Amino acid sequence: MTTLWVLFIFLNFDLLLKAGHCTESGGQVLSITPNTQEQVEILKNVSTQYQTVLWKPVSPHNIKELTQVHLYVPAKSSETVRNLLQRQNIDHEVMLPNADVIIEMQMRNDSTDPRSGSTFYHRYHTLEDLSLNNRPNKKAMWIDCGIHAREWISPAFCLMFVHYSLSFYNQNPDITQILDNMDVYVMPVMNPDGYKYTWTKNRMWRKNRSSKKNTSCIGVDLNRNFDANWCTIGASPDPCEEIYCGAFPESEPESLAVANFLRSHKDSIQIYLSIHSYSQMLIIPYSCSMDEADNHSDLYEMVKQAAENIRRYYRSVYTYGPGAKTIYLAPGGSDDWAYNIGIKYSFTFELQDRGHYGFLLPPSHIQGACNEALIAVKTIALKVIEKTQTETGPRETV
Ligand code: 0X9
Ligand code: ZN
Repeated sequence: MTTLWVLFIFLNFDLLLKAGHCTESGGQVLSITPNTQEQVEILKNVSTQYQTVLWKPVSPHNIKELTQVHLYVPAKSSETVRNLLQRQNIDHEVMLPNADVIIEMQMRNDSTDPRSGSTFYHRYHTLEDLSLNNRPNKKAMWIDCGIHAREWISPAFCLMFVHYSLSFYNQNPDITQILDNMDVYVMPVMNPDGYKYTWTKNRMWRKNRSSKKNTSCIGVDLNRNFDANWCTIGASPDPCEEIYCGAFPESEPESLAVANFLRSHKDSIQIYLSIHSYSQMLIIPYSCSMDEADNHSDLYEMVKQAAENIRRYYRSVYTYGPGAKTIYLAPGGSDDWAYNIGIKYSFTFELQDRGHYGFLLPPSHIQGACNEALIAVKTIALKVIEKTQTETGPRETV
């Protein structure tokens, strides 16, 4: 019975709209077909006047003979436009008689009414709905994966992180708190050309795939291409080497794009995180020199706690510390560069394993490796949120 009622109402609503009873006075969308070049010219003219809005094609320049044009005509010019089309013998019919009614309904966003049957994914959402964090001065975290092509566990982590965030927001208190307090920018593969190459030609490829005049050697190490003691000891000016730093800092489209984005968002981005493999390490600045970061003790405490949590939950050992002292001098890295532009919580994670499979970590280890990285991300992000709140005082609840 209920179903019948619902159907009845819908059918009649549709009829009502088709008949145009509630829309005679509203704006309409017309479907118009010009048959001659002269009609095309007239239509081009109409589509730029009378406060009409051209839906299809996107621009009057693209209007052509025998091709449908969809034009929104506001109520106040409806008569003028339709008379003009009639006078010029231009074929037209009303496509949407009730455009204004629909616009009004959609913008009122009736679908947000909790009584409306549709689920989250079957409704349109306002910008406020779509952003979990509408606070002024909202903070953010950046995570990139896949700088180095052969480190396949890295893009796998970014995907898992997005899936986890979407699945467990409002279920898991940690991810809920993180997403309530910060936006997260995730770049799943920073080096797509290199990554593709590892799938198609050479599983061991590390760099990007850019080519250079005067050498047959391909690729720049993107993690030597940032402007942090660029191309000093630990990087190479030789295009044939795995740690080739490129012709100049940010010479590569991949590093330039990331650097530009981070530069323009540096006031909101608090945490920079770059995911690599392998060797199970949580690295803090600096890797480009033996210097200690200004907030070394904060950073050190964070990676220490993250490593302890990984150990406690998953029994895996992660070492931690400043890159140059923990692994090697490696200038031109994204983490040091991000740190130097003011993103004071900057990290590189080296995920599983410690040298058994190395880059060839089997798929059966993906979940475990990602869980370890996830707990480290949570530890650090929650700590940063806590510190920010104590520094600025607790925020008002919105
Ligand atoms: O050498 C690197 O770029 C990273 N190790 S990897 O085995 N994934 O290649 C370490 C990066 C540490 N951070 C910086 N070098 N800035
Ligand atoms: Zn790497």
